[in-house]
Amino acid sequence: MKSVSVIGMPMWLGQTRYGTNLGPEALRRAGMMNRLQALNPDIIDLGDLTLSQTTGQGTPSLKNLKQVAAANVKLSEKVAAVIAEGRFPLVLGGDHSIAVGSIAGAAKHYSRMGVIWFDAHADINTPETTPSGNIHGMPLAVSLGLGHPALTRIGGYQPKIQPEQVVFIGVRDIDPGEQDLIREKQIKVFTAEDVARRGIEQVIEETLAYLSRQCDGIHLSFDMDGIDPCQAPGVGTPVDNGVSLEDSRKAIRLLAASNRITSCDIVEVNPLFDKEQTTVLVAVELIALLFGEAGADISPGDKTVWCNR
Ligand code: B3U
Ligand code: MN
Ligand code: MN
Repeated sequence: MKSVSVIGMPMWLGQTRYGTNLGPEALRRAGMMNRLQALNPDIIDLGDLTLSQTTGQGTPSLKNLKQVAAANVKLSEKVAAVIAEGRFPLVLGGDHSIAVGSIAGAAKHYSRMGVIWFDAHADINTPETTPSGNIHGMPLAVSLGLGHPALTRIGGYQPKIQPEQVVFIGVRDIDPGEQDLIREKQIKVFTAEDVARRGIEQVIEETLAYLSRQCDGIHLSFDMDGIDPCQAPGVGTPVDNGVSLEDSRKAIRLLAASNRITSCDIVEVNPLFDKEQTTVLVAVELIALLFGEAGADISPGDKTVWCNR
């Protein structure tokens, strides 16, 4: 298995709830590194990047633009350097605005990098369509070259990816402007409902077939709010009727077995909303599955837990 470098991104300024910046430390405290080292001795923790934690310096439609852009410039350089060493970058969020830097850094190394966007939200707003001004709702648009140049031009080139290189899984809260863009660009979408109806196995198989045809690397951007909030409640913007934890586990195991994932970020854990550490522990488990932990056998009789259906 590939050598892994862990990068912590203590970022919360892509949205307005303090706490996602505590995510990387919470994952480490929950034993993530020991668990990964048991699977692969060559895993190193590069620690957290030093990021501004002071709000301001933005506009109503691009809150904290300056801080978010500066953080992502740093991250893109770090991710590019890790891949240049032949290692797998695992980026710990932080809110989802950090995907701007992960994708900018990783896409440099591929002629056509695919992106799997596992999320309740589409994160494809632009400053014109955003209902909140929060940049964590924009990273996919930025990666497609839409948005403020301080974000889209990170790394000195744009766009990082094309619409046909993206697959959504688990989405269920899409703003009207986002829906228009997804339709116009014909982006592939598997909603949480699609996952429940068609089965996660088929969704992952189709996702990999679709991206493998045209991509030479795949970045997995995993937002913890894609999972149903009854099983992963510690996120800033929970949305009911999510992907079940069981299906989320299966998804990661299938992606791990495919050997196609070349970089990953895991984002939006907010330890301050995470009663009993539920979400942090789920995140650690999913990360371990991504790097080959066997996990418990799933027997056909196991019931999927639906909390709000
Ligand atoms: N789509 C909304 C809400 C949102 C996006 N990402 C999260 N929430 N986590 C927005 O503000 O862009
Ligand atoms: Mn997101
Ligand atoms: Mn989300």
